Amino acid sequence: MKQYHDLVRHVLAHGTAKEDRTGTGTKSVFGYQMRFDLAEGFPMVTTKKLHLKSIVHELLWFLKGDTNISYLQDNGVRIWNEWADEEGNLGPVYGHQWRNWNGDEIDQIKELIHTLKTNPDSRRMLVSAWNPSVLPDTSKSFAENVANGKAALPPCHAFFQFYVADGKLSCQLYQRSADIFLGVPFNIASYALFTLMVAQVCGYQPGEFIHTFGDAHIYNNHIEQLELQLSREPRKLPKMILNPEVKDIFGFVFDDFRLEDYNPHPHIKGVVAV
Ligand code: THF
Repeated sequence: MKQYHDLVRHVLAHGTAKEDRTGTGTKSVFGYQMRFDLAEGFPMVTTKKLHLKSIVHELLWFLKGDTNISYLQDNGVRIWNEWADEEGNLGPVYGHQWRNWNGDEIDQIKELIHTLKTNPDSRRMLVSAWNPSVLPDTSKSFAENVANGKAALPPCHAFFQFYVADGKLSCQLYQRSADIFLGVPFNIASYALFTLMVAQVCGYQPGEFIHTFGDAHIYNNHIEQLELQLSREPRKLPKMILNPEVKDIFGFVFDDFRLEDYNPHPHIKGVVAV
């Protein structure tokens, strides 16, 4: 995962000091791109241990169209707790927009799979989570926004596009805002996994995952952690094995995924900016 270390080094060297919504302060750049060839292994950061369980459950939760954190909590995943209201609701976030855009029963994932199977040269294979009609009012709390039918948070990974060439499936994500220490390793693994799943159910080989950023930032309270991480040598990438029987994108369950040969350096703790 040289790509990730290059990103960190780039932002540490060239980032501009910038205040942010959470009041933490960041070093930030605007516009950056990483490419991962999925044939070279599964792009899980190896210079700190990542919690794959959270990544897999979060993705399955998005795909269910679920926006209440109870499924995540039942499975020991805490990464969305900070933003949910008392009933565990986040409002119309990712899962809602993916599976039931704007509440209009438009299933973007189902459409995507259909187009990939029937017209893979299409240049319209996009899924958008960015829906201006449900963006939160920043003067209100997360819970107040949810009570008003708005999303607790606007999506960070805002939209993605698929592409097929030479029998290989690639995915490019546009991420408008990227927390380089905590979020980005999750986001890379999540979209890489999703690309493998889509490739399997549509009968393609995995191509590339291309990660394009808007505001890519390092929070000021993550700099020490990232310096420690940069001092570590990246290791061989693991392999992700999917249960080959699954042919329906909505048919995957947690036990259908097996990560082999993941030998990361120890976990590094960091506080999430809320
Ligand atoms: N807000 C901020 N500030 N950063 C983000 O990355 C982020 N997200 C989602 C929504 N808002 C965000 C939530 N995703 C962790 C990881 C991903 C998150 C939120 C938190 C986190 O704390 N990871 C720890 C613990 C992992 C675990 O418990 O499983 C880690 O060490 O990796 C970006 O999409």
